[in-house]
Amino acid sequence: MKERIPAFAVIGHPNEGKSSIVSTLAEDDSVRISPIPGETRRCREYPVTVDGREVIRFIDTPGFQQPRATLQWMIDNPGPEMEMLADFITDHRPDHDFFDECELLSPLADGAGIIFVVDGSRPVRSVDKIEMEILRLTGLPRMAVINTKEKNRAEFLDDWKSEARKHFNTIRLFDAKRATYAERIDLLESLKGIDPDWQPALVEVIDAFKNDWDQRLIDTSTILMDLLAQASRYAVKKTCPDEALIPEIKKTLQETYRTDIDRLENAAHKNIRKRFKHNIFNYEFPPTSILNEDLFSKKSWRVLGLRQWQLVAAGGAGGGAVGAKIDLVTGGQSLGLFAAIGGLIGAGSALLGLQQAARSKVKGLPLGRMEIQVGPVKNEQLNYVLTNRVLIYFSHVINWAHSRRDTPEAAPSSRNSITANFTSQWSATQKKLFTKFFKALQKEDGIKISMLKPQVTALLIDTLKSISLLKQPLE
Ligand SMILES: Nc1nc2c(ncn2[C@@H]2O[C@H](COP(=O)(O)OP(=O)(O)OP(=O)(O)O)[C@@H](O)[C@H]2O)c(=O)[nH]1
Ligand SMILES: [Mg+2]
Repeated sequence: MKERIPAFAVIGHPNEGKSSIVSTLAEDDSVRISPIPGETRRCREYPVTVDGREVIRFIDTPGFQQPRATLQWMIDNPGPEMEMLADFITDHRPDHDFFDECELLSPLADGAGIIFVVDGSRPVRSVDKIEMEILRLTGLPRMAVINTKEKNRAEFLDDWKSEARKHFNTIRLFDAKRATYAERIDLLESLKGIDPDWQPALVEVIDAFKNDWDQRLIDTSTILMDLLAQASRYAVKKTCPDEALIPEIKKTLQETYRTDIDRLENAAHKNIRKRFKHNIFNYEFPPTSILNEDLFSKKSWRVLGLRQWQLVAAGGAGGGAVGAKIDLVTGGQSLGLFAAIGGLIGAGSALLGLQQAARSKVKGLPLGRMEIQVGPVKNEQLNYVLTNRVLIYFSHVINWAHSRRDTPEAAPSSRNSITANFTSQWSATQKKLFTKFFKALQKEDGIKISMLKPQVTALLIDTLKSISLLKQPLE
C-alpha cells in the first residue's frame, strides 16, 4: 500500500449487493443502489472519517462483465501480480468491452484489499468460480462476504462456503441490509485476519470506530438532556384584552405550545439521526410503533409515561410527598388519568398529555387586560415520554443499515416483547435521580444541574448501550 490508510475494494458479479455493502460499511447513504444490474459503472472511493481523520476507505466497483476472457488473459500472461494487473489495464483500456474490468481491477493494481461479495441465496455457477480464481491470482489479501439476499434460502450456503474457502483467506456471512453496529465491527475484526501486515492498521481502525460509537452515545445523551431542559422550561404567553376571549386564546396558545414542543422534539431526533450519519432516514416507523402516535396523545402518555406505582417510587420521601406527587400529576383529573394509566381507556387521539403537561394560567395586567400563559410543564411524565421517545427513535436509527432504502416491515410478533417504555426498567433510585434532575432543570438550578449531570449522563449512556445490545428496534 502507498499509504497507511487501509483500502478495500468491494468486488463481485453485477447486482450481488456490492454497493449495499459499501453503503453499510462506510455508513454512507448516498451510495447508489439499484435492482437493475450494472448500476455502478465506475469505481468510487468512500472514505470513513473519525474526528475528521480518514481511517479506512471502501471502494465501490462495477461488476465483472468479461470474467472468462480476463481469466484467460491472466493465465496467458503470468508474472508478478501487481505488474500483471497494471499490464492488463494498459492492454484493455482502449477496448470498450473491458471497460468494467479495467475499472474494477484498478484499485487492486493500487494494492487495495478485496472484499468479494456473493449472493448466497442462489447456486454457485461456473462464472462465479472464474471470478474467484481471478481474484486469487491477484495475490492480494481477500475476504469473501456472503450476502444472502433472500433470507429464507440457505440451501446453497454450504456450496458457497466450500467454494469460497478455496480462494479466500476469510469468509463471512453479512447482511448488507440489516447489519447492526456490532456486526460491522465483527466484519472489520475478521478483516484483520486476512493479512498480518494490515493487522496493526485495522486494530487502530476498530479502536477508532469503537471510540466514535461511544462518543455518539455521549452526544445522544447530551441532545436528550438539552431537549429535556428546553421542554421543561418552555412556555408561551399572550395578552388578552377581553375576558370573553380567554378560552379561544388559551386554545390557540395550547396549540402553539404543542407544536413548539413537537418542533423541539423533531430537532432533537434529527440531530441524533445526523450524528449516526443518516441523511435520507425519512422512513415510516413500523405500523405497531408507538412513535406513530402524537407526543401528547393519550396512548403515548399511557405507554411511555410512568405507571402509578412508579410515580410513587420516584416520588420517594414518604406518604405526604407521594400524595402531593399524585395530585401534581393528576392536575385535578385524577379519575381520567388513572383510568388512562391503568389502560382502561382505549387508545385514542385525544391529547390527554397536553392538558396534563402544560398548566395554563391567567394573570391580571393593568387597564383590565390579562396575560394568558401556557406552560411551563409541571408534570414529569413529559420527561419520561420525551425520553422514551428519544430511546425508541435511537433504537431505529442504530439498527437501520445505511444501505436500506425501503420502508420497514411490520415487526414479527416475537419482537413485541421489548417494551417501548424502556425507562420502566430503571431502578427506583435511578428514577429518583431523574426526578431530581427534572426539578433542577425546571428551576434552572445551575449548581444542582451540574451536580446531577454526570450521574444522569452515566444512566443515559448505560441505557443507550443496553438498547444497542438488543440489536433490534424498540416498538
Ligand atoms: N433483500 C435484499 N436485497 C438486497 C440485499 N443486498 C442488496 N440487495 C438488493 O439487490 C439489488 C442490487 O444491490 P446493489 O447493492 O446495487 O448491487 P451491486 O452489486 O452494487 O450492483 P451493480 O452496481 O449493478 O453491480 C438492490 O435492489 C438491492 O436493494 C440484501 O441483503 N437483501
Ligand atoms: Mg453497485
